[in-house]
Amino acid sequence: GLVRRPTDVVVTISDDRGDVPTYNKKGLDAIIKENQSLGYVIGMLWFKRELPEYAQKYVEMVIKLTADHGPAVSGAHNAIITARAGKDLMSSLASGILTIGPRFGGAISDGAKYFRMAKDSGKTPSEFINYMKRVEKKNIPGIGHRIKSVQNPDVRVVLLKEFVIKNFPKHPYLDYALEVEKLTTSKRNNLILNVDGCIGICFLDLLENADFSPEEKQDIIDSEALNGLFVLGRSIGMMGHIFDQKRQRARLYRQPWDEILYD
Ligand code: Q5B
Repeated sequence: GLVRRPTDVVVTISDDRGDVPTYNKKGLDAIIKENQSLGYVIGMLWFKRELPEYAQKYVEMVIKLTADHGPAVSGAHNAIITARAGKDLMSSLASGILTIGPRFGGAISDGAKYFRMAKDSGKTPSEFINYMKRVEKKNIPGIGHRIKSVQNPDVRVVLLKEFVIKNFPKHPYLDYALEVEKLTTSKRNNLILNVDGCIGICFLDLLENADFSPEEKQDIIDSEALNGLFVLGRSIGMMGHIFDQKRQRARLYRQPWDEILYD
């Protein structure tokens, strides 16, 4: 008789076999007819659920806020240099994305990981700071910025905090992070809760409010879905920079000698 061949791949988020593709079992036609948001679609495909409205809005706000931060940051700079070296869109974008990591844009997941561990294990803010310094021996992910400081606040962080405080039923992780920030900024004025940290820590509050299980939260953090928000948002800006350079027919970039110390 017929022998069922074992499947190689198991997929749980979408299906394109019928007339209408589905995202987490919801027809694309209904998603479009109901005018569902981008935050809704991300909820269905990344987190396998219909996020509450405030959470959809938070996700969309993150995408907008991270879309660009000028040409000087690592990602845009790499994308610009690569485009000016005559490379195609995909290569230029990839070279920009490849700079996203623990120092730049990719501290969101680790920010969520360490602040979650600290708060859930009952560490005081001061114990957490000491733990990161003495045990983990690394900078606290989500704290510190090259140009933003107490005197020069990051408006993106201000906007995120305002939104979360106004719209999330509770925000214990944000409150905890703000206590940590009080201590770090008393040591150095640029050790603020930065945009990466604020996105990741507020996302912990989102997961808490939307009743995600501890295992689901862990998976979301470990799979870097939160860094994914920055990759998604910043790709918009990096592509903008690539098109900008192409439009200008910009020449090959060469670092001027006087900006290099030949030692
Ligand atoms: N110190 C961000 O460093 C930066 C400390 C710390 C304890 C910390 C640094 C850091 C964690 C990673 C993080 C996301 C590398 C940043 C982003 C997106 C962006 C970018 C943009 C955009 C900056 C000087 C002294 C040292 C350090 C101490 C520094 N950070 N201590 N915890 N977190 N943060 N990244 O200014 O005693 O002198 O040895 O690694 O969250 O990427 O716009 O640019 O949208 O594109 O270069 O906003 O903070 O300072 O590393 O020379 O440190 O401060 O131990 O102490 P800096 P460093 P000491 S948002």
